[in-house]
Amino acid sequence: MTINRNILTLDEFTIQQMRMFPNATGELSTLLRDIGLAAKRVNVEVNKAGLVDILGDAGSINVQGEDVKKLDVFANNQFIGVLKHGISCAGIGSEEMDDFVIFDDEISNNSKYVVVFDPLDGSSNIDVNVSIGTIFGVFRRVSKIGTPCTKDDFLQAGINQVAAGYVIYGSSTMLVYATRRGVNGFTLDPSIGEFSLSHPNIKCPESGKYYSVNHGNFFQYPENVRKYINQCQRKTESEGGPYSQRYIGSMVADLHRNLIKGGIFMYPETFDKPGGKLRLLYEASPFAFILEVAGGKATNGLERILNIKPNGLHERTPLFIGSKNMMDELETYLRS
Ligand code: P6P
Repeated sequence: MTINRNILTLDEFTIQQMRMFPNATGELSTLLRDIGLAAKRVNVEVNKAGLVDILGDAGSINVQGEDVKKLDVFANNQFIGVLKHGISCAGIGSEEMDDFVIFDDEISNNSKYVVVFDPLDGSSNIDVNVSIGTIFGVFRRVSKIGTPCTKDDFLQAGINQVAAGYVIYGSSTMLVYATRRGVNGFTLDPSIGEFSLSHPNIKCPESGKYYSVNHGNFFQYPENVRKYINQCQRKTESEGGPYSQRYIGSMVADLHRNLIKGGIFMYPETFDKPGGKLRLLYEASPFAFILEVAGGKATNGLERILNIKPNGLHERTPLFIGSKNMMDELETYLRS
């Protein structure tokens, strides 16, 4: 009997990583296992969304003022459920919840971490079968272990994240997460129901040929951004072009492609969203952490995303993120 021991599962990988830190308690490994479990449960529903009455609106409006799709609600409940009943998380901040959720039970109060997440980003794409995703960030608490976590545990600059990652429910389902040691991708193997290491030590190419932006808002963008976008359309081979414009309208899908193949993603401020559309705490910061560990960059147009301390759970930010050389060129336009 051949045993394929070359492919590590997510659990095997996180335990292997933990062994490199003699003082590690295993809470982060357990937390990542819990997130993987919730992702597997969400994946089942996402993959059959067209078959059951889980498509369409849940009839409610979330704190963002957006129609809540039933899968949004299901996904939110799955992630809260595994984190609340696990041993590693003291509380959560979710795109679907008006405020932070302090678990405040004995085991949770003795946990080291808090988690912020968007349970199902890009949900407007659910009904048309476009890839969607979960985004998460993990912070070590700053409040006293043994007491309920507080808002200060969540309102930390992204540089303080212990780990960050995403799940993409696409042609295959992948969980990609970063710690300071590196970015690793795991593909769900349906035959064993495990996330298996498929993309070890992901590095974002320093340059790429994809630029991702919603051209429908073009005339709302600041002039320097429009100049950069026009430049993207003129790239010659000698300048690393020609570029292709790729915009799925699902942040996880766009950023996963750019992480693997290289590229730049922009969601600038617009007239009707002067602070940007995307959320700092549970969308921009986790991806900024992932891209920087992989060698990329992420700013709000003025400063590094990871240096920004959020003032609230749902704070928005403009976002420019991707390959280092492309970001450096963009910044020459933004500074001009
Ligand atoms: P627009 C999806 O609603 C989302 O939050 C991101 O996943 C995506 O990148 C962005 O909004 C798309 O926004 O305004 O271009 O449709």
